[in-house]
Amino acid sequence: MKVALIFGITGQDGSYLARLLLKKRYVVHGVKRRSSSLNTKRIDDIYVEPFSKNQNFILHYGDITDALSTTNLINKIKPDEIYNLAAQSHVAVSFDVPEYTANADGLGPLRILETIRNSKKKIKFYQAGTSEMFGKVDQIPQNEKTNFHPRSPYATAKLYAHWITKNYRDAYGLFACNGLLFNHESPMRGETFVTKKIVKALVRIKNKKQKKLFLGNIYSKRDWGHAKDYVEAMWLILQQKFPDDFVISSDKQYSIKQFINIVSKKLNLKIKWIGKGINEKGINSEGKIIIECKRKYFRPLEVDNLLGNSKKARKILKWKPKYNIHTLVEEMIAHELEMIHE
Ligand code: NAP
Ligand code: F7E
Repeated sequence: MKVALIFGITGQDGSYLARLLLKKRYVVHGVKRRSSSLNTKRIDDIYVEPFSKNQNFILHYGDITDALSTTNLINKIKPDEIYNLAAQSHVAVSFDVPEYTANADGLGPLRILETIRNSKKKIKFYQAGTSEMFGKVDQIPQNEKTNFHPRSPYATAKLYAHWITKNYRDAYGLFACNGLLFNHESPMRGETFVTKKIVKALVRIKNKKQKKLFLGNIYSKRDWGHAKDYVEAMWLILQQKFPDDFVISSDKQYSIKQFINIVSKKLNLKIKWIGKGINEKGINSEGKIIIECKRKYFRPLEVDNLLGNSKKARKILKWKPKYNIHTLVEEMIAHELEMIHE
């Protein structure tokens, strides 16, 4: 049985990846942080049958910013594969906590790589890279050869992680790979990311549980996929003969405003747009303002135009997403409706 170690097990991707690997009969170890309130809600159900019987799912306390804990865990578990999904992953928040973001997102992977280098066991390594590294893009769509131009402390830290992963592969022959993943969402998405925020708010507005949704820049464009498809790509990347880096994306692009319109149409919630810039507003059929823009949700720097070209992954990994924007949104809406009626 293969043994995997996931840093970031309690996050959106960690929860989907753990399920995928358990299905593939891996023993899955996950690293969770100590927190004052419970942070395992996305994985609590994994303890439920049949997994609990097999005892193939084991959690450990740890922190990617703590070299001792990171090294000790790897040396104790001796996994075949490590997936580093741990990160301060919120771009806007990275402007508020830049040093911590650099430590966790940049130096975190270095700690893992250095431990793997010193290990007698050949451990494969996956680093959770991001389309944010393309930032102020000089090419549309973006692929593995596109120049990087990070526009946030988050993207800058992730770029260090990207290059150090590549360096350890080239210098020491490690099986170390970068996934350059474009935005991926799901019902498990963190509450403050824009898709989750929009779906949750519009479902609540439709059901008269909330009056308004406040947003920032609704004109940036993103390439959105489903996390379930994207964790499959992470696994495929580590199953190849040679280590390499891959762009993973849906290859389709929508603005935040278009995403709102898709969600509202599925909810049969008619929205009329009036005004411009910060004064733009969404009005419902009764003439009430239900969407407004607020300065505090705008970022010091924005990434305007992300669109992936995942040709390489589709050819070499034979990866193909099963979801599209419509099935993704429908699943997110269904989940929020369930939450409202609980
Ligand atoms: P997420 O939901 O924010 O999950 C991040 C995970 O990292 C959580 O389990 C979190 O623990 C953990 N973590 C944070 N700081 C840590 C630390 N110091 N030590 C140990 N664990 C720590 O993010 P996600 O959407 O699943 O994304 C997974 C990874 O892919 C991240 O590295 C993200 O930057 C990257 N990425 C995401 C996307 C996307 O669109 N989702 C796209 C490209 C790349 P808590 O639960 O305790 O907070
Ligand atoms: O913002 C705009 C915002 O926070 C998307 C992370 O998973 O994907 C994610 O980063 C866009 C931006 O995702 C609000 O300005 C408007 O242009 O959902 P987001 P992100 O910044 O693209 C990448 C690939 C990652 O790697 C990251 O870890 O939406 N926007 N109004 C807003 N965004 C938020 N969060 N909240 C708003 O109110």
